[in-house]
Amino acid sequence: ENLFKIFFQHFFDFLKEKQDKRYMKGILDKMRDKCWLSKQVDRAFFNSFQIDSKDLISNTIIKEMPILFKEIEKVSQNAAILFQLIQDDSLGEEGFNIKRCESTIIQANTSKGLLYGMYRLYEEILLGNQFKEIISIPDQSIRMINHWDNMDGTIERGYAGESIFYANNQFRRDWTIVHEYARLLASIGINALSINNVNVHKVETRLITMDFIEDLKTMNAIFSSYGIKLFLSINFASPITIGRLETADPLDERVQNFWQKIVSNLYKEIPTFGGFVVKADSEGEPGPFAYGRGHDDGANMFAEILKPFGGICIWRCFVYNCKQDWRDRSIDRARAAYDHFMPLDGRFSDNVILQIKLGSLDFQVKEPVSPLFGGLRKTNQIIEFQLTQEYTGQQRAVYYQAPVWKEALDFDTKHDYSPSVVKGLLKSNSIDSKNSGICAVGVVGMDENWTHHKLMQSNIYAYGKLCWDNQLTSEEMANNWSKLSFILSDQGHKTVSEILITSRETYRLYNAPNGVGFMCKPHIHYGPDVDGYEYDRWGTYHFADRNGIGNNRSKTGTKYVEQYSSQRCEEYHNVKTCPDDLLLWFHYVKYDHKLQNGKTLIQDIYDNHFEGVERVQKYIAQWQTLENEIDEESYSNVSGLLDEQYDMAIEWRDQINTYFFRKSGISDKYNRNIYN
Ligand code: GCW
Repeated sequence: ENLFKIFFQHFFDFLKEKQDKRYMKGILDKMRDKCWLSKQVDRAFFNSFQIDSKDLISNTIIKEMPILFKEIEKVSQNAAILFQLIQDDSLGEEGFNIKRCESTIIQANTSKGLLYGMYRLYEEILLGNQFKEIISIPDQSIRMINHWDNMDGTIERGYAGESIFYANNQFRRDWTIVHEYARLLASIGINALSINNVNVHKVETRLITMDFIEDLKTMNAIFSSYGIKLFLSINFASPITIGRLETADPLDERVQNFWQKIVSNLYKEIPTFGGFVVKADSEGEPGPFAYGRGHDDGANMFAEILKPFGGICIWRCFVYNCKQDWRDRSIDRARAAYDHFMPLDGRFSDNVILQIKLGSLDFQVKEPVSPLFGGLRKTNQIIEFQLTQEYTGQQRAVYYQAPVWKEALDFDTKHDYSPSVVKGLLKSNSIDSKNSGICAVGVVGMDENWTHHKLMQSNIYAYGKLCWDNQLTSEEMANNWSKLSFILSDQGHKTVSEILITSRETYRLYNAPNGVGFMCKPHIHYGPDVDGYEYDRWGTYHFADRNGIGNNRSKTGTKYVEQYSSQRCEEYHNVKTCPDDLLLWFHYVKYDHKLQNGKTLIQDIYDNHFEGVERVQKYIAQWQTLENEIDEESYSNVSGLLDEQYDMAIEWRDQINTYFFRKSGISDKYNRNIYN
């Protein structure tokens, strides 16, 4: 009853060289020290076994197996692995079961499940874990990465080199790197990828035409062989720019015909194509508003056209007025996503997914979770994270994000239905559970180590693992990443993990205080500029004056709090119960306001900013203890960047402390150095 069976047995001499536990490193380091997963495949152990040669993923498994065998034979006398396609509804399309007795059996309903099972087995072996059985089914259906890559090779908010996909307004055609990347993503369970910036410029607008179809087909073949669906970000105004129509009105028949043709041509060439990602009526991108239509009209038009081909339309909720007058206190950007999309709940087709940023502003170090989670109950939804560190150090600071994502996924919206926690309701509040999940803005570039900062590879790893298994802890993922990436003593791994796990809090301490956000240099978003956005059009203000600081989003202010469930609303509305680290997001308070931690706000600001810098200083000392343990390249990469982070943390500390000292006239209780 098996659809196909692969049986391969390799007998070996078990008195082999000392086990090298670095994830792929011992084998592949020489070729390219990119990541815990590297590129080339050693075919030495590959003999023959039956396989469905038309199935791209099973071909991938064949290619990967020799590496797996090499690892297995180091720890087990019997390196036999049986890949078995079975029929077991409980495993779903992507789940797997690994049993280890005399031999190892990986079972799944699909070759994709087998692929995930294979990578999992591989990881367990490299981690040195013993187990008898692992049954694993992903918690989230869609586990996606959105690239903000432009075809000229630049990446919007990218800090790890040029695009791995494009250069000079063409595909770069470095298919080896694309391959490596696909493999890296599959090894952590990513199953969807959009490959161009959501701000779709001139050349990129033509990605949906036949101009680039051969390259797109190659890209698709590579990603499909790793179980990853390909998506394109589209320009809503394409009917005008490409189709030479005078309108892009989604209800206009000519516009619909235009898209119909585009979509059917695409699917003729790439039948497994995933669909579109759309940023519409946002930050200058065109959208349905220009024609008096709603987001539902726009999204549903695409959905209807994509539906016969099994495609989906991912529609972003990052919609707000970016031409606000700072004088006008009646507008609150934080309200915008909810105000626009909540009234449309239940009006989207079942192949439309709303993509909602984690917080209501924009990937700040600390934001409350968007009230659309828990609010929307009849709409497919994806939560959006940001792997690239736009506001959080731009790959030059350590900022391990698992704690940020855990905070969001574990957030209890306190609505009076179940599940009310974000990780559960993504699925249960979607009308088609397979059209729900998580996505994140990508981070990789042409930099030799993928992420510029070696330690920030941990974010990609943790992202994939967490999307698959929402129960994993930040600590577990940090520890495992360290073990898979470096050969170190136990203490060495502890040091790496400790730096990672505390890094988000460290960054928060020396950044904009207590959830107020921004205060960064306009446009580049790196380094402090307290008033940089204060009199600008972007709606990201802190309203500091001589008495106090903060946004009044309570019931007496913009009423943003009312977008939450009544319990959350009361909690955030009341200054006594509003969490300290979100206080200035929700309230304007005086500098001598007493926080829940017993300190005054101003003293807390000073303390945090001094502590933030001290923590970075400690990282430098901690990292130095690894000098003789860690490979030289990683060592110097991280130590150089820690020095830079230290300088930047000092800049943040001094600008923020001085700013508030000057505004408030209140001195630091401990008389530390604050410039006046
Ligand atoms: O935060 C903003 C970024 C823009 C980005 C936008 C978005 C792609 O500064 O660069 O545009 O978010 O999410 O669309």
